Amino acid sequence: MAGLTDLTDGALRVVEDMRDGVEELFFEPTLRLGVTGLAGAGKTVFITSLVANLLQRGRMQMFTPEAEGRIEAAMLRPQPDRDVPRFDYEAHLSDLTGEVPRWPQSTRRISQLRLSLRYRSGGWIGGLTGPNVLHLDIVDYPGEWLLDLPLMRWSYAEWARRSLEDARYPARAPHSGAWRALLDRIDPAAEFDEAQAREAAETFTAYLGACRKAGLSGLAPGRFLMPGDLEGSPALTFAPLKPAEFATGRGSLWAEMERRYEAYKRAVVTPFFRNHFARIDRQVVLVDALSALHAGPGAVADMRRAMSEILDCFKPGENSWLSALLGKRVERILFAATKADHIHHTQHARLSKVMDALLRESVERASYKGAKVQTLSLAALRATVEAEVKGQPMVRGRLLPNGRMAALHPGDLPPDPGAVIAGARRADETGGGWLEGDYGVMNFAPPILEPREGEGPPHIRLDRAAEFLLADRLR
Ligand SMILES: Nc1nc2c(ncn2[C@@H]2O[C@H](COP(=O)(O)OP(=O)(O)OP(=O)(O)O)[C@@H](O)[C@H]2O)c(=O)[nH]1
Ligand SMILES: [Mg+2]
Repeated sequence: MAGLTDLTDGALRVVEDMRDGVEELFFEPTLRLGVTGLAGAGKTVFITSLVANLLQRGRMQMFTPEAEGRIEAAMLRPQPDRDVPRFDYEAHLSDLTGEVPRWPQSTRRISQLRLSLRYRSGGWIGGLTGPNVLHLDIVDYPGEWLLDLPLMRWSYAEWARRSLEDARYPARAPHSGAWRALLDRIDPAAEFDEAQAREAAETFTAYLGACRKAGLSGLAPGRFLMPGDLEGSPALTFAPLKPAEFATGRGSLWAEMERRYEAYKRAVVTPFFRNHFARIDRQVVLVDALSALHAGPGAVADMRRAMSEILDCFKPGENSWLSALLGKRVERILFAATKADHIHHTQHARLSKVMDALLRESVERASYKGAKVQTLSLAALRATVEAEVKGQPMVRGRLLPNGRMAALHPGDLPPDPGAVIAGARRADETGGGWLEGDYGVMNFAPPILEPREGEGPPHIRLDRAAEFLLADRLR
C-alpha cells in the first residue's frame, strides 16, 4: 500500500507542477520570495511592511518601477496553495500601525500571501504591449524551523556528536550543565525506556530554552521550542545521547532515539522544506546582527555557527534532493541586517560590513549557481528618528514597556569587522558586547503613525531591498 500511496502522491505532484509550469509560462508570471531568518530576525514585520509599502508606494522612491510610474495597481489576491493558512496581513498591519501599535507575536505556524502587481513595461515596448501582471508569493514561518535544515545532512550519531560539542562552548556551558549531567548517567546501550527518553527530551528542551533566553541562535531541532501542531506529540520525544563506546543493538535507548530522530526528519522536516522552500526564485536572508553584537562575542559566534550550518546546506552535491531544491533556481539572494533604526545612519555601513564578514565564508562555500548576491542594512519598520544631543548622534523613539520617549546612544560599531570576527573566534570571552552604550535598554515600540494617503509605514531601505529582489521582473 505504501508503494501505491507514494506513487499516487508522486503523480499528483507531477500534475500540479505541470499546471504551475503552464500558468507561469503562458499566463501570469509568479515570483516566489523566500523570507528566511532565525527566530526574531524580523520576518513577519518585514513581510507586513513590504506588502504595505508595495500597496501604498509613497515611500518607495528607490524602487524604479514605482519611480518610473509604471505600476498601475497592486492588490492582494487568493494565494496558490490552498492548504496553507493565509498570512494574516490585515491583523499584523493593524497591530503595527494601530492606535496603540505593537509588534507581532512570534510566529507559531506557516502562512502564505499573494500580492499581485499590474505594471507597464519600460521603454518603447511598454507603449506597444498592454499591462503585465506579476504575482508575488511570500511565505512566513517560525524562524526556529529553519534550524532543522542542517539536520537533513546529519546522521543521528553526527547530530549527537555536534550537540555535545556545542553544549561545551563557553556561551552554552552555563545552560547545558543539567543536560550533560543527565547524559553522564544514561547508558545509550541500555534497554529502551520511555520515561528515560522523555527525561532526556525534556532536559534537552529546557537547555535549548535557556540558550534562547541568553540570545543564542543554534536551537535545533526547531520544533522543540516551536512545536506548532506537534505540541505534546511523541514525535518530539527524542534527544542526542552520548555516543556509545561499544555497539548499541536493537531495542537499545540509542537505537530508538536514532529511529525517532530519523522519523522527525522524514515526517516533519522534509515536507516543510519540500513544500515551502521548493521553487523559491528569490531569497532574502534577514539577520539580527545587532542583537547578537549586543549579547556579546559568544552570541555572535553562536549565530555565525548557526547561519553557516544553514548556508552549508546550499552547497551542491551534499544531499541530492536538498541541494536540488535549494540551489537550483534561486536567482538572487539579499542578506539584510535588520532593525537598523536602532543605530544612527552613520553606523549603517559598519553594520552591513559586520554582517558581510559574519557570513562571507559560508556564502563563498555555498554555491548559488550564478545567483546575484547583495548585502544591506535595513529597518522594515522604522521606530526611531535621529537626533543629535551635545554633538553626539542619537536615535529617539518610544521605549517599551511604557512608551516613554527617549534619545539614546547605542555605542559605536567597530570600524573593522575583522575585530568582531576575531572576537567571536575567541569565543571564550562570554561577556562584554561591542555595543556598549544604551543598546541594552533599547526596546523600541513601533512608532505612532499619522496615516498618510498613499504611504506605507516608514522604513529604512526597504525600497532598495524591493529594487534588488523584484525590479528586474517588472521591466
Ligand atoms: N526597531 C525595529 N524593531 C524591529 C524591526 N523589525 C523587527 N523588530 C523587532 O524584532 C522583533 C521580531 O520581529 P518579527 O518580525 O516578529 O520576527 P520573526 O523573524 O518573524 O520572528 P519569529 O516569528 O519568532 O521567527 C519584533 O517584535 C520587534 O521587536 C524593525 O524594523 N525595527
Ligand atoms: Mg514571525
